[in-house]
Amino acid sequence: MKKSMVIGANGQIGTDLVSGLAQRFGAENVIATDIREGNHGDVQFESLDILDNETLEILIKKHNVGTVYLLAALLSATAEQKPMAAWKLNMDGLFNVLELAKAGTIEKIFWPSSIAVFGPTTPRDNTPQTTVMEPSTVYGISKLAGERWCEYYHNKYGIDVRSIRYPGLISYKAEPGGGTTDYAVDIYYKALQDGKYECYLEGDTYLPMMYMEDAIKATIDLMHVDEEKIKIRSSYNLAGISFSPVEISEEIKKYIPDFSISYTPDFRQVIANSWPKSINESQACKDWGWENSYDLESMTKAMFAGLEEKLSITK
Ligand code: NAD
Ligand code: AKB
Repeated sequence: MKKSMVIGANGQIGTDLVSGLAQRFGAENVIATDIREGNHGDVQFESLDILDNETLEILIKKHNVGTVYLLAALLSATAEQKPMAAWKLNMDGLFNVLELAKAGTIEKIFWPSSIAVFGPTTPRDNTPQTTVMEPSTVYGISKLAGERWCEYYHNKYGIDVRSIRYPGLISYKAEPGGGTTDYAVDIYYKALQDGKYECYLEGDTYLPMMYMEDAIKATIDLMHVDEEKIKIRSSYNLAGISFSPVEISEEIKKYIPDFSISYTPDFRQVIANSWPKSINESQACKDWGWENSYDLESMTKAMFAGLEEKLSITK
């Protein structure tokens, strides 16, 4: 059996994806890599800068890797601070992997896109799979370009590349790395630690979000459905759950009645205003049977259970 390699394994998604893949296919069939040192228990870890394509090729051959999950990227808020570095990492990293697939060294690629591919001219409610896409952020431009290249490599060279436009992801194991949707994770930490939260978005800012367990399930499901079922080679819309800071704070108050939230919008408000409020995921449901499990209520329950255990361990 060929192995799966996760690149950017120490990040918010990678931490859960590595353990999800190890649970499903065995730790011996997964290789975790990142530019930062990491520890993924029984899963073997290798240091890798995705921009170093020679080492990438060496490690893929050394470990008999068939499938690559490419997660290394700069996210929306960080990318606005470092536009050129974001463009280089987000695009060159993808090309390095696509080119190795073209050369026959890699069999299958997962590359994540984002709701950031949409922009201010996109219909914001129930955003369709195919619609106007004029992203106004560096990150969104890089994700839209990445989607076009994935589809191109599939059409031109037959590369089996699959992708999801993740909504903002909510998890407790690893902290998020510089996105606009990060508030919806930070708020749970601050609720438990301080009983209050200062939000960098306005209270009525609706964004699509998803609990990490659903995102990992979607990713592994998509990567294991029969190839003929995959009709979209740019990236699939997934809806997740749409809520606002006011709504998440009301849910938190069910656990912490004195919890308070204040609003001090910053540059991330402009980014959030350019993204959809809700997403239409009917294509993913039709093509590969996608179904979301968590709603705001069950996600909040899971976040508090996970964080209480995590914070009491690290206190
Ligand atoms: P993250 O920032 O938490 O993790 C990225 C990881 O990549 C980090 O561990 C970092 O050390 C590593 N990395 C950075 N530069 C690298 C390099 N040159 N070589 C190798 N590794 C490097 O990001 P994440 O939230 O886990 O996101 C993973 C992917 O999913 C990204 O492509 C992101 O755009 C996409 N995505 C994430 C979300 C979300 O809400 N988390 C939503 C939509 C899309
Ligand atoms: C971000 O906010 O940048 C990410 C994303 C939605 O792509 N969480």
